Amino acid sequence: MKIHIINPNSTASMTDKIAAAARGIASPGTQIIATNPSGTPASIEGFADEAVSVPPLLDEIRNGTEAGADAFVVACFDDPGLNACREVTDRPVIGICEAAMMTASILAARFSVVTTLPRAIPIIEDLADHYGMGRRCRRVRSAEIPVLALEDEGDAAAQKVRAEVLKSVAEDGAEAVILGCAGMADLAAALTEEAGVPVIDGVIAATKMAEALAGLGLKTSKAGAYAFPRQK
Ligand code: 5HY
Repeated sequence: MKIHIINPNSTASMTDKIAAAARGIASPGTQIIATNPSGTPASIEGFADEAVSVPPLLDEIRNGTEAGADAFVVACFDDPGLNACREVTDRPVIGICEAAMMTASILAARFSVVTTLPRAIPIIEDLADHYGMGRRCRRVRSAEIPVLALEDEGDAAAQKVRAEVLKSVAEDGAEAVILGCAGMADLAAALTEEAGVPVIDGVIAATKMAEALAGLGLKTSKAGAYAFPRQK
């Protein structure tokens, strides 16, 4: 099967990191294709970046459908344009925020999220409410790092993420912690070990969900909200 993972920002090194994380857990026989549009923001930090990333993201979904993808992952923790993506293809489309929150809610009664900049906190809090996870989400924390700091040499950014993950457990009563940025995909295993609770990366969770849905042969329903856009 072919899982197409799309990084909506235009930073290729982040796309490569996302692809490596997905390929590390993909089943034998699953081909991971990872792409990013050109011309979108280098990182998505807030509403305006999110808005301009959606039209090129939809083109990636259309092209991927033509190329035979069995399912898609939108690899940005804002889940930008997720419902719109579901309109333009009949393949399953999974957002990494939704996948991470669903996974955390199966493994734990309460979870916290650690994201990058403070401006992402209300966006993720609203997504938790949107996905019916408001009560389960104890807190959304910021490591106070720009998204692209995760691409820098060294581990300064990772150490800031680590500190907030440990605080989530110690202070929030979090029984699981979600990494709230696709660029954190490479940190989950080590942090799970150290924190003593599941530390969930949305790229990995979404990739396995995509495999499951594609494996079941299930497609996005075109019976209503996700019907193809009408020709005008
Ligand atoms: C992401 N931004 O996953 C989000 C997360 C964030 O470019 N990829 C981005 O921190 O806003």
